[in-house]
Amino acid sequence: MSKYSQDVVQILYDNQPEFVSGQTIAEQLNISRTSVKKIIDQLKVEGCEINSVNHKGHQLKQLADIWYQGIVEKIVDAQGFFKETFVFPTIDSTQLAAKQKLVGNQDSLLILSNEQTKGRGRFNRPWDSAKGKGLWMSAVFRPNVPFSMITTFNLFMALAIRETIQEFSKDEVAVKWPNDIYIGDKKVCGFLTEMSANSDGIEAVICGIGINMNQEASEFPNEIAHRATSIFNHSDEKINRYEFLKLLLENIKNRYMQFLTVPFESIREEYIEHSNIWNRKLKFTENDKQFPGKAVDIDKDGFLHVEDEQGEKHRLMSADIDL
Ligand code: BTX
Repeated sequence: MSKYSQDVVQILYDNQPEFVSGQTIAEQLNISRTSVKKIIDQLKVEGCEINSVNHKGHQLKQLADIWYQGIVEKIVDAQGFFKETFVFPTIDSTQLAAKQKLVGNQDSLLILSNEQTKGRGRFNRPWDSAKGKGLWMSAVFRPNVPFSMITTFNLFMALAIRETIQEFSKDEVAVKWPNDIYIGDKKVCGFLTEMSANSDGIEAVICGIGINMNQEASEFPNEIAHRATSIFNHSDEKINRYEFLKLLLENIKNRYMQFLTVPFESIREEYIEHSNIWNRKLKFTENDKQFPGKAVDIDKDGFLHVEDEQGEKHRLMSADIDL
C-alpha cells in the first residue's frame, strides 16, 4: 500500500459525495497525478467503490472492508468519548495491544484491527478473526469506581452491543449471559471484560469485542461453522462497517454512562427480556463442574440463578452455558 493511500482515501471521504480532481489531490499531497491515479487504482483493487469520470475526477461511493486510520479517527473524535485510537492492518490480538497501550497514560483508548492472528476468548480459547470480515476491537475505560461495581460492567456492554447488532439484523438478537450475543441459536459476537488494577484501585477496564459482520456461512472454519453466524446472514445487504462502528460507539458511550450512574437493577428487566436462556434445558460449566439445569433468574447484582435437575439451586457469577 502506498504511504499516501490513507491520505487519498481521506480526501475522497471528506469531500463525499463531491468529485475531487486528480490535480487537486496531487497538489494537496505534493505528488504527481500519475501517482494519484496509481493509488486510486489500488484503492479500487482493495475494494473501495470509486467513480472516476474524465474532467470531473473521483467520487467515493463506498469504502472497502478495511479500517482506514484517518476515517476511524474522524468518527471517534466526532463522538468525543475515546481519546486515542489505534488501527492495525493485522495484529496478534487487540486485547494484548490494549494492555500495552494503556500503560503510562490515563486516557480511554480504542484499538481496532482488520484481522487478528491470535484473537482470544475466555480461558484463552481461540477467537476466529478473519481479515476484513468482522469488528475486532478492544476498548479501554478508566472508571473511578469500587472493584465491586465491575462485575456488572459486562451486563451494560452486552446491551450496547445487542442493540447495535439489532439495528442491522432482520432477526431477533439476544444476549446469552454472560459473554455472548446470539442470533437464533448461533453466536454472532463474543466479548470479554478484563481489569488492570494497582494499589490505588482500578487502573483500566479493557473490553474486547469480536463481532462477525460480513462472513458468508461457508466462510467460518469447520470447528465453529455449526454455531457461528454473521450479521450479514440476517440482513438483506452487506454491513457497512463504518456505519456500524458509529452506532456501536454511541451505544457503548450511553451504556457506559448508565453503568456509572445507575445500578444494574435499573436495566435488569431489559436484560432479562433480551436474554435467550429462559425456558429451555441448558448445560452449565462452572470451573471444572458440569451439570444440566435451567436458568431461573438474574438478580440485581447480575448473578444468574440456576436450578439443576435435582432441584438444587446455584447462584453463578460467570459460567459457560451450552444451549
Ligand atoms: P468465549 O471463550 O466465550 O468464546 C470462544 C469460543 O467461541 C471458541 O472456543 C469457539 O468455540 C467460538 N468462536 C471462536 N471464534 C468465533 C467467531 N468468530 N464467531 C463465533 N464463535 C466463535 C468470547 O469468548 C470472547 C471473545 C472476544 C474476542 C475479542 S475480538 C477483539 C478482542 N481481542 C481478542 O483477542 N479478543 C477480543
